[in-house]
Amino acid sequence: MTKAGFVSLIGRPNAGKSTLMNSLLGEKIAMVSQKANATRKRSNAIVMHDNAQIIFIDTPGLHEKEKMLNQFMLDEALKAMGDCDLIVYLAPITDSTEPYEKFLKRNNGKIKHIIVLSKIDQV
Ligand SMILES: Nc1nc2c(ncn2[C@@H]2O[C@H](COP(=O)(O)OP(=O)(O)OP(=O)(O)O)[C@@H](O)[C@H]2O)c(=O)[nH]1
Ligand SMILES: [Mg+2]
Repeated sequence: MTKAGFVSLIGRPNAGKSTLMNSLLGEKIAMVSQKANATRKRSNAIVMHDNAQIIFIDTPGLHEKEKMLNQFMLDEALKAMGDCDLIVYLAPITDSTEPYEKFLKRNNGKIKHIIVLSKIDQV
C-alpha cells in the first residue's frame, strides 16, 4: 500500500523554507535568496520514502499585507496552510516568538504542525 500526504512549509519570509525543501529533495528546485520574498507562488515537490510519498508545498513567507503583491503571496501561503495534512513551521532560532504566535492564531488549531528551527549554525 502506498501512503501519500501533503506537508506545507510555513514561516516568515527568509526563514529558510525553500532551502529546506531543496535539501529534502536533494535538488535545487526552489529559488533561494538572501532577500526576503523570494518565493511568490506555492510550489510542490514530491519526496519518495519507501512506499510513502510526501508532497511538500513551499510557500511565500507569512507577512503583513500592505501591497497587492504581498496580498497575493499571503493568500498563496494561507491556501497551502489550510489545505494540507501537516504543517512544518520553520523559524530561525534567533527569532522572537511573535511570528509563531501570529501563526498559531491564524491556524487556530486546525492543522497539526511541527516546529523546525533553522539557521542553528548562526548561534
Ligand atoms: N546560515 C544559514 N543560512 C540559511 C539556512 N537556511 C537558509 N539560509 C539562508 O537564508 C536565506 C533565505 O533562505 P530561503 O530558503 O530563500 O528562505 P524562504 O523562507 O524560502 O524565504 P521566502 O521565499 O522569501 O519566504 C538564504 O540566503 C539562505 O541561504 C541555515 O540553516 N543557515
Ligand atoms: Mg522561499
